[in-house]
Amino acid sequence: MSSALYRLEAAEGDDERAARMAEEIRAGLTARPRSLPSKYFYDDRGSGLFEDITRLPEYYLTRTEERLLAGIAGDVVARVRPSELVELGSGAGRKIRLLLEAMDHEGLLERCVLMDINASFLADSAHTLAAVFPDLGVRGVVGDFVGDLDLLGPGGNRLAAFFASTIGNLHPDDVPPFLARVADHLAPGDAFLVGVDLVKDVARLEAAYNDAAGVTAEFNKNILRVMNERLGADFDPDAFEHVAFYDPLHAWIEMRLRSLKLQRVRIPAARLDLAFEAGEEIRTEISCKYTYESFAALLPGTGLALDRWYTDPEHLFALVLLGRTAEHGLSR
Ligand code: SAH
Ligand code: AVI
Repeated sequence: MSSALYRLEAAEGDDERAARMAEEIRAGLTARPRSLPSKYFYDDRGSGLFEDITRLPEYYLTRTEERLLAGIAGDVVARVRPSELVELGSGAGRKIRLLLEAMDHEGLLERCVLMDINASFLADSAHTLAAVFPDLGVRGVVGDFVGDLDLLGPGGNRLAAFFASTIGNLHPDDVPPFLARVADHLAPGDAFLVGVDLVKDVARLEAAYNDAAGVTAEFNKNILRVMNERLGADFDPDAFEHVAFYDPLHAWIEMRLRSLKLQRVRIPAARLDLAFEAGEEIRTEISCKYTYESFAALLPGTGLALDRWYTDPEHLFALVLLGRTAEHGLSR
């Protein structure tokens, strides 16, 4: 039996979490256009499907970021010299090992905090990291990186990381306040390493979200299964089709679920009885693509400043190292 030690904590109890979810779903599905928050993709099945997506030939993001990180982890650690690593939206928690190894190599490694909304993936990743790095203090926080960052506590010798271009799943208007809240949990000299998918050829972008094997379609429809399991809804996932396209005006991929027929859906826990017309759509995700300029434009006033912009030779993806400045962020 493994003796790996880690600590797991949750932002909310089960009842509180269920009530919050019901309210968010009610707000999203009664608004026009209808939407569902993308964080609800990630039950165990959804997180597993995301892992499958990362291995698809069309989904260049994960392998490009991982290769880039392998090349720069030493440089990042040499610049920041952190003793604590925090990963937001850690998922299967593989990439973080490249940074932990670089910290270990420098004799700096002390603590690691993982934050994710999926409790079982979080427990597995925390367990694995604690087994691989026996002297590392590992903490897992089940929570929402938008609303629950306070659970991280104050910074100091901290490097925070946010991989996968998950920042792209936030609306651009919400990014500066999010960055300012992250800055509030860093001390001057600490840093935030952010993975950002870059604007590129539309065909390549759209292929990454419309894979030939249909895994992204299953991932998209999984959100309906989550509604059925957690809120007692009666969605028929086969009565919706997957839609994903690039919107050049907003520079984002938008994913939707389109109703294939006139149908009625009840969601008892959210007190909803909905009618969907044939062709009516629910927005399930935006995935923003940035340029150096459009990303840099989000930073002023956040308490974070651009230190290094690392990119792969094809300029598909960037890892952006942001340094905590001495000024207060927007969130104050
Ligand atoms: N970091 C991993 C996983 C990225 S997938 C990688 O690089 O491959 C996005 C991850 O963020 C998932 O594990 C999902 O459960 C988590 N997530 C999505 N929205 C979240 C939110 N609002 N708060 C916390 N975790 C969230
Ligand atoms: C987690 N996130 C960055 C992924 C993305 O590319 O926006 C989620 C995903 N959606 C469809 N495929 C993958």
